[in-house]
Amino acid sequence: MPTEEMSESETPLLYKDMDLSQLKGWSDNSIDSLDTIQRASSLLPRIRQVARMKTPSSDLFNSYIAPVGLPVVFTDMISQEVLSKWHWEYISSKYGHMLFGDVRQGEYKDEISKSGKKIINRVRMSIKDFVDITTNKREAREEEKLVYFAKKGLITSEEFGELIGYPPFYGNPESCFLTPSIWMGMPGTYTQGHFDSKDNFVYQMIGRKRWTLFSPQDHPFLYMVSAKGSLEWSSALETLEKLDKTKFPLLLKANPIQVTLNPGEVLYLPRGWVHAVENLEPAFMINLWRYGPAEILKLWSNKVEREIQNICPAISSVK
Ligand SMILES: O=C(O)CCC(=O)C(=O)O
Repeated sequence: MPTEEMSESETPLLYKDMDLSQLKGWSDNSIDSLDTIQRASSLLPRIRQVARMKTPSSDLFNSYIAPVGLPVVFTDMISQEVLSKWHWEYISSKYGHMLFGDVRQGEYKDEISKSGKKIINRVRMSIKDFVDITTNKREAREEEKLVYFAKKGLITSEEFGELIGYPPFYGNPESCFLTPSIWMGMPGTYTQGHFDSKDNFVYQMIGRKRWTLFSPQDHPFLYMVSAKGSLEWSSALETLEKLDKTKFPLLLKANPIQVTLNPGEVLYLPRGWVHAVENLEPAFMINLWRYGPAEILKLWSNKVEREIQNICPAISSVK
């Protein structure tokens, strides 16, 4: 079973009893393929809880947090002023007209799609539909129950910078971040276990969301399925709670760590960490993936210069 969460007052500053000199490998430029993530992860120390801390300086982050390769929750990265604006009516008034053609609906089925993900129903809904149901303005129709919106680009990079603010750790504020994605779901909706090849900043704006995390060292126990042609891998696991342990006996060797994000908190999740995520309340989250250095170099060597200039102006001007 996962261990209990750590409260901020008990949290050591960073994971400070660790020998950082052992861990610098995580900042190595080449760590964003499955191979290199797994090799580098052999140096990761085992943690039982995710540390919570106030937003550190960029020096501290870049010297002592990012190179360590462990998740951290920042408790004050979203200002109270920003947070107080983000309520359901604000979202509906700003984005309510947006229609989604492929909102996830219902439980995952046992079938696996080509991309290695389990199949789920899809419905068309607008953001206003979701907000009206969530705020009890109207009843949900059968096909509107248990719905989960996930979409890149609803909020543009510029808007994110203006309305919320990028992590303050990089010289150029938008440096190397992909367009933000929004995740808006009803209680009980979830995303099955998988890992991404990019570092992630997760901004929890409304509601609480539970993350079950596994270190890259646990990949061998998680029944990973490769998404063809992609560095992203899915796990056969759903959420820990729904897991049939007789079907997945190796899981007993893994070390799940759970952390529940509250509104206003930001999770920093290094690439390679497997995560299964569940909305405990009606929830709205925005995440920012950040290109890893090896991906940028690969784009560069493929001479996709325009794309690099869009996503990573700081790096392209250095080259
Ligand atoms: O919030 C979720 O349901 C999934 C989010 C996720 O997978 C991610 O941010 O990488």
